[in-house]
Amino acid sequence: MIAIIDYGVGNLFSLRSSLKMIGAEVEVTSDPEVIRRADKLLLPGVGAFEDAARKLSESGLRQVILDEVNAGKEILGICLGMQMLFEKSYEYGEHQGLGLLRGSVVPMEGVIPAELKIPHIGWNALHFTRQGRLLKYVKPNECVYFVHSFYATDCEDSLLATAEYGAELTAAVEKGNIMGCQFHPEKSGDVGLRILKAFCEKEGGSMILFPAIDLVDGKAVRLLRGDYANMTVYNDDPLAVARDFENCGATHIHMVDLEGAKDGTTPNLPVVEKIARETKLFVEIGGGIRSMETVEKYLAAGVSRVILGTAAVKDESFLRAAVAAYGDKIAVGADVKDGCIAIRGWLETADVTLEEFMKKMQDIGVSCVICTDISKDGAMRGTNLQLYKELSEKYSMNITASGGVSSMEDVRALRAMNLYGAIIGKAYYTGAIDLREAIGVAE
Ligand code: AMZ
Repeated sequence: MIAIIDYGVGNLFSLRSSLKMIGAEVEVTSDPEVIRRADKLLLPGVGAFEDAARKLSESGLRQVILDEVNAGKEILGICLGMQMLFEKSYEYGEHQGLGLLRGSVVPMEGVIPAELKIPHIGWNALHFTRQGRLLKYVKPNECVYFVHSFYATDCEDSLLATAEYGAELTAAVEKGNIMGCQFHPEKSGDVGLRILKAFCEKEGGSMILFPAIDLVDGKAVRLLRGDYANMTVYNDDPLAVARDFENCGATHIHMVDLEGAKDGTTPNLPVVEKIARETKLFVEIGGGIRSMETVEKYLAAGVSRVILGTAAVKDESFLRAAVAAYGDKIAVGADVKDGCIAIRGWLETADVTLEEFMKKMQDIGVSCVICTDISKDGAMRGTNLQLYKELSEKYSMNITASGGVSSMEDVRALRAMNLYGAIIGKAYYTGAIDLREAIGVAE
């Protein structure tokens, strides 16, 4: 249960209805017992800092909140509620905040150009400074709704995102169990709901498990470390495999046309189309997609997302055009071999490091990257946890881990990193992983 703390400040009802909309159990309360019982706390606030700080102290809730949050309970401060998380505010004098985060709140006046209106009211884009839980479902430059005249500063250790209004102003913060947004998620439409959803999720969030089908000659196969000479055919009927994924509770499927990946063709498109049409699965497909025409062919066949590998390295203008036209229906495959990006069925390695590539993808506005450590792929020796941990901390894009996921421990460890997704290939076909159980763990 999420407790919205009612300390006599602000309209709590729009917040409550937003939380209900995303299916959260919620109570608006000023009762210390309910606050102690709650799984998470939401601290709203509008109006003047001094007045709000006084009300929090007088109600006795200040100490209750400090005790709970210091013991590890998650809190999300919104607008003035976020400002209350800091040490001090200089809003008409000097006032003490909760001191849960380092930093202070200062006037925008004198900091932003005089011609800009104060308060800062309206929609503004989020610029991420790092990846965090709170904004995991938000893409860079998505807009949220602000109303404020003061902003938090000297808070580098918790800063998550800024918004530009004559200066880069603190928009969102996160440090361990303490989170805050200067804007109003409850007034920020779908983006705001996604932020509240991320906050309400149990720790570690949920991760999408993508069971995989790699295709050669219309059959479900697996390669060892991408080696076409080391191929095992697992099933002549990929649709039957996809149906089994569905029966095990899968909602998504990852597919690769291995013939296409080698030569840029789409010989397995009919099988992919069949699965997209005859199951309810969200289908993502890669391998051989190197032109807008092929992107459109797959999307018209009922595929939900296409993956660009070779083209993302070799044809930047096509990638940019595809992202501009189809947004999050375009994902990129970052297949890593000795630190660089492998292309053309992994038979070639481009002169681009993973880091250079990831930075570029983020700048271009790619929302989703599927990263495969080729040395682990199909080897059933575990996945590269260190790599995915680094990627999830460094980039704000949705990251899916692929390669070597072979035990429930792998699934658990990846989920704890707040990854967007993980792909299971060989471990399903050999029976090393029970798909139903793995989906339960990922969720
Ligand atoms: O196993 C392989 N040799 C292999 C493979 N699984 N080669 C490429 N691929 C996948 C990539 C990506 O999803 O992981 O094919 C896709 C990229 O294809 P293309 O044609 O865009 O480079």
